[in-house]
Amino acid sequence: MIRPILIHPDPRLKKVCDPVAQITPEIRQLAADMLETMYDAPGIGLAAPQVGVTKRIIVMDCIKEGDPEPMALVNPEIIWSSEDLSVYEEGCLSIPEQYADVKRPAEVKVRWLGLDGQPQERQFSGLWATCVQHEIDHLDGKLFIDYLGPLKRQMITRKMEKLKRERARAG
Ligand code: K2U
Ligand code: ZN
Repeated sequence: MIRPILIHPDPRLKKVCDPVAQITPEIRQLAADMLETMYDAPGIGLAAPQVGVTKRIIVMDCIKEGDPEPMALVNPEIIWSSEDLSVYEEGCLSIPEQYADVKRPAEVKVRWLGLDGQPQERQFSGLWATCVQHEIDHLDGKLFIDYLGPLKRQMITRKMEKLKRERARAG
């Protein structure tokens, strides 16, 4: 089921999420809902707190050679980051229509639990390195605007508050 995506500012987007203790049918359903919600947005990544669930789960679609590869990462951890940095103009489904350059390690190695309960490890580069770091930040209550200067961050936050007021009025 497609779930509503929380819009910044929202306290649930700032929380440090809890690890998943056990992969239950509910967790698998949540991951399926998150993928459906991500494709509908559309986006290439989504973190559980963005749909109001403060658990350490992210989904991504690392399109490889044109074939979609939907992934669900439970309790993801970055276990290595490259010295080299790369800059990407990031957006966020919880901060619609706002984009800014963010510098992050160009490659990262991530360890996580698959929905089958098996531990996985993969090195990401390019857009997918940016995406997986952006999503894991969500699990720690960090948004891409937290990397910007205070004035730009405040301007974006004010725009989102206005957007939420308008959406509330529109009903
Ligand atoms: O977490 C989210 O809000 C989804 C993000 C993931 C993302 C952010 C920055 C860079 C890469 C991924 C996006 O809204 S997904 C939309 C998107 C699509 C293609 C390229 C960049 C962002
Ligand atoms: Zn985001």
